[in-house]
Amino acid sequence: MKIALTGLPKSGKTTIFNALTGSEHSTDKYIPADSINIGVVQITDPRITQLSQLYKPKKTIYAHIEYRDYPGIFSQDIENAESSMIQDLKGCEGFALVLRNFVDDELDAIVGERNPLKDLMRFEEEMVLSDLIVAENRLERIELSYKRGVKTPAIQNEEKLLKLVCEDLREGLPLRNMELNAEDAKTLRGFQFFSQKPLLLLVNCSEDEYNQQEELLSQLSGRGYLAIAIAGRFEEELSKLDDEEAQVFMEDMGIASSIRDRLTQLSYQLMGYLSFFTVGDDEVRAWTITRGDNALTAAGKIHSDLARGFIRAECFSYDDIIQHGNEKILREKGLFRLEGKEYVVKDGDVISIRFNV
Ligand SMILES: Nc1nc2c(ncn2[C@@H]2O[C@H](COP(=O)(O)OP(=O)(O)O)[C@@H](O)[C@H]2O)c(=O)[nH]1
Ligand SMILES: [Mg+2]
Repeated sequence: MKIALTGLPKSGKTTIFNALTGSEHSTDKYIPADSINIGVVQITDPRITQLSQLYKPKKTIYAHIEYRDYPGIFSQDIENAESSMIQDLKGCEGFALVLRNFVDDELDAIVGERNPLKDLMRFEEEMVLSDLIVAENRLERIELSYKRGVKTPAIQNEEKLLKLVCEDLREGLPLRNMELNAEDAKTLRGFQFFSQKPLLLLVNCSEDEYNQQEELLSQLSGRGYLAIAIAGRFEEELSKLDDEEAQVFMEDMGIASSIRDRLTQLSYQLMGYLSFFTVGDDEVRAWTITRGDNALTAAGKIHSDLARGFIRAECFSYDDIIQHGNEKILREKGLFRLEGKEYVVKDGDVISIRFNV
């Protein structure tokens, strides 16, 4: 899963990136960043740790999230859809938008006083504008192909859908709230519209104000956003301490878990993802799929051969194996299930695919 850290310049993206990844990229107030920072965060799911203790495999593989820290909202070239930054950003599955809600006299002088709601609106406007340009360009090209006599039902459907898309966008509405059937969703997927990406809001505040963000957060969630407060600079400093030291400071602030754990959990929630596991002597491993995906899709995640030659999924739950300690007892108790292609995989399922190619 690739999550983009986006937001206005100096909102604290790199500070939060450093906290998440334990890196030390420059957060200089005056020198603008010009490249993308990339960091991979391993998701230390305690269930994988437990399964690994039980199966004692040669390899234990956790899932991971890739965070990409971009230098500012687009550098004025929003209309340049071909720019490599925009293309890179399109490849991210979800956006974490950093909103500055801390006071800093020097920054106030450079980028203006803090105003997280205004920044959010500006971000949404830019996303919507960028999508509108893409959608209108495509409509123009469809018009051209009509003139050349190419007019298939698929293109006509696409045209109809894009006209609806443009209506919403012209009203300033982000596409993520648009209701789509499966086929339309598939048609739009190829465009990778910005305003359709799941959006998580990170309200970056000072340590002193960390516990005074409720009003803003409830305003944001009232508007349908998933939002949390992060004391960015404080978290960056925490990431340099060892775990025990950090724990003391976190308790002081009323922070329940590390920034990694909080963002991991929210990223899964944002994307509607869940984890299933495969186990064995060789490898215990976590896999990520979308809530509602079936056993066939899960098989395909592991390997395309498993989906192609799918016979059945042998399946039990993480809780059951931890409670009973081995698969033999699960079989005796009827907790070892055989499921077909259409079985909807649940979070924490341990799955083994029988297949034949
Ligand atoms: N007071 C305070 N300053 C912060 C916080 N987060 C970031 N900053 C400062 O804001 C400036 C810009 O931060 P940076 O992470 O580089 O922003 P970016 O441009 O969005 O990547 C730096 O000087 C940071 O030290 C915070 O939570 N509190
Ligand atoms: Mg930065």
